[in-house]
Amino acid sequence: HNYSSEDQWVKPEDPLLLERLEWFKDQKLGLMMHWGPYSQLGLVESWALSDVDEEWSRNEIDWDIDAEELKREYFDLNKTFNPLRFQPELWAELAADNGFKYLNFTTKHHDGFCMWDTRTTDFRITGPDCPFHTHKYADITKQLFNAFRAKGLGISAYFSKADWHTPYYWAPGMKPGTTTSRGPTYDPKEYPWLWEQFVQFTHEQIMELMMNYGRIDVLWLDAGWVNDYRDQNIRLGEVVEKARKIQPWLLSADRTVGGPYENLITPEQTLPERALHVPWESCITMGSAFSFRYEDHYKSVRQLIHLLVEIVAKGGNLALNVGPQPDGRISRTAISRIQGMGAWLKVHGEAIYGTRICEPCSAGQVHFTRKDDTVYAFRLYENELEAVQKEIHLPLLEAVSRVDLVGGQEGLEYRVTENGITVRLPDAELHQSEAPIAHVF
Ligand code: FUL
Repeated sequence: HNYSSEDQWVKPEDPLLLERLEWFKDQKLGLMMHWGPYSQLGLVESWALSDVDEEWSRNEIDWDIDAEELKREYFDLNKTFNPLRFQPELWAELAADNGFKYLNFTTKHHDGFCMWDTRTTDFRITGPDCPFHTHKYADITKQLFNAFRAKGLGISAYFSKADWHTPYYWAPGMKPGTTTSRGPTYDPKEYPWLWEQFVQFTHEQIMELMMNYGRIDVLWLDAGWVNDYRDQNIRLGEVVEKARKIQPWLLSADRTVGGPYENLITPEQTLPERALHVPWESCITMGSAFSFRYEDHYKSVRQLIHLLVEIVAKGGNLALNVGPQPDGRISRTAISRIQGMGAWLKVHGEAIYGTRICEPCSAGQVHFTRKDDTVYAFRLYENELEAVQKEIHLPLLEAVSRVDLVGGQEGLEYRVTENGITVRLPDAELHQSEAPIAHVF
């Protein structure tokens, strides 16, 4: 699940970084996007390339795949990636209007394809082989970062250190794409010069993003397994420190590695069992994979809001992932889910954004957050059939002077019980044709 424990987290000394961590904790909801030539396959991001992951990454019932052929074809996907329907301003508007506070975009996934105008390889969106390279939006990363920033959103740059395309990942004589392992196919001690080239290449790419793509809030480094590869270190601290000379506010996520460059802990497709008092963010897919899949199943708005509430109660952020289509649009279902979340957040956002942990953070279907003297209690309803009770028990530990319904009546009737309070719902809240997603007190 890609996350390290709370005690592996190291508190930064720099006051600016501490301030930025508080900023990060305030945001709560980010839009993560995995997008690249692999989106055309409709499988699982880059993973179709990896033989060791074959079972889960290539299993489509309607497609009989020849693994060797797939790997040969894979590195030609850049020649057909032509997202002519891409409209960065629309994506940014959709996110901003619906309560998302930052973008986390895959500048490069494990397949090594660069979604920015890099000097380090032709395997890039602005490369001569990619039909999109002449388009006015060709530098997709720049377009997205600028569009989201213009809407006041934060920017998190996902970057995979694993790169299955660069020759520096492959033992001399081996062809890229013949992967049998996730890390480099050689022992860095045996080919130290090759490893050093890989390290330089990685640093250079990261620095391009840090120097030429405007203000970046989070450098979100994936593929922690490459860091200490067979005892050789990719020297990430070096590049983060260099980047901070230009972007002193830069937070870094270096998944599963722990230590000073994992400022944020990043659970994947899961959330911690209990509240974590260090900054953290769960990345969770709206559909079944991080990248686009045809006719995918999406979580419902109810499920997504419940997920967000539970994560926020435990002190984290949700980076909700949506995989854009290969044509550059976001699927209609994803758009409607985003808008559904936005409608709910417009009414209840004050109980989400800028809040902190309130212990006990959860008790059954009730979750808590806090902002100064205000405690927010969320009573979640699992499904439309679940009856809304006239009286709702909130297992609160503290004394209460007033109870309001967020987005509804103020000064509700309540009585103090042995282990909390029992609130009476106004009649208008009962007898609804469908159970609300939640009541927020
Ligand atoms: C993982 C990757 O392997 C997945 O493909 C995805 O990018 C996820 C967010 O991180 O480590």
